[in-house]
Amino acid sequence: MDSLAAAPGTGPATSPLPVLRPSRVAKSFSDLPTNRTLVMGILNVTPDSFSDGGRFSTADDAIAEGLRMHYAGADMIDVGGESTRPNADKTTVEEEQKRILPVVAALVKAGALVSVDTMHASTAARAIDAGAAVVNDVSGLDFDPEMPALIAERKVPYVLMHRRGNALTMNSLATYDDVVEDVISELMSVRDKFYAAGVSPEQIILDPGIGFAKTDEQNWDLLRSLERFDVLGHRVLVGASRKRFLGTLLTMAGKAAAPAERDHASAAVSTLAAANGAWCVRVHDVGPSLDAVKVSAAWTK
Ligand code: PMM
Repeated sequence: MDSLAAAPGTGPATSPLPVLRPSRVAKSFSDLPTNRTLVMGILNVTPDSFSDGGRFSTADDAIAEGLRMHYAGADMIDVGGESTRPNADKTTVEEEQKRILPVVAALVKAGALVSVDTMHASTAARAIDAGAAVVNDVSGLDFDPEMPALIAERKVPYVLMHRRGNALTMNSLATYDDVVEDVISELMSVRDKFYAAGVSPEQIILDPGIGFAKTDEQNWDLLRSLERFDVLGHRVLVGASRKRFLGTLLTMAGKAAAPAERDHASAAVSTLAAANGAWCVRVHDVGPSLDAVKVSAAWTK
């Protein structure tokens, strides 16, 4: 039996493991496929994430889940150790690093391309030392002042996501004249600060920040306008998977769908995001979104 396919047979995974075809695995950022939208698998090593409820809070469970997504064909695995949901408890930087660094190192060793989901430059630096190839920062306008210099020095791709305020304040800041215009101009002003520190345009990946200081309707407005992000000259990443606005959309008998019931809708968003120019979708359930982006690539070719 293929030893690679056998490896992640433990842990919380329930779906069968596809056999790994090594040609599908990118070894570095520059090896990533360019003929379709990419799929980034979400790995929250947290006890309190809204979307996966702390299922992977031990390093062993998280590594098993990361390997499962890697073998399912995820182009990248995004490892985070701090919950970003509204009103989440604050995590110390030490705790964040303790949670994620062993997971990053193990996934890199297994051949996965790893992105680190952090708002802290010191965590980003240590994750890069452990082999992470991308920094995914959800802090938006409120970024760590050390981050631009770090990204310039390490020359890694940087996901610049739009968010106003922080986990405690963002829900009260969802007031825009024109959500698309305002999000783009706020992203551009942060981007320019990264440019001033020496970051180059190819390093910047823009993300509209679905669910971060946005109402449900604003999320839909942003998704509908993805092509306006695509013309800014940067790669675009979309993170809509299992978010609350999908739960609202799928309300039945007055009850919003639970996070785990939002995966079909998440894959539908992946199809449409891909058709509208997204470079990458960030999702919990990798397989359906991988199929979705392939359908989209074939359709739009
Ligand atoms: N959303 C979450 C966390 N990290 N990163 C990017 N770039 N974009 C997102 O939309 C995003 C993110 C919160 O969702 P989760 O708890 O399901 O990870």
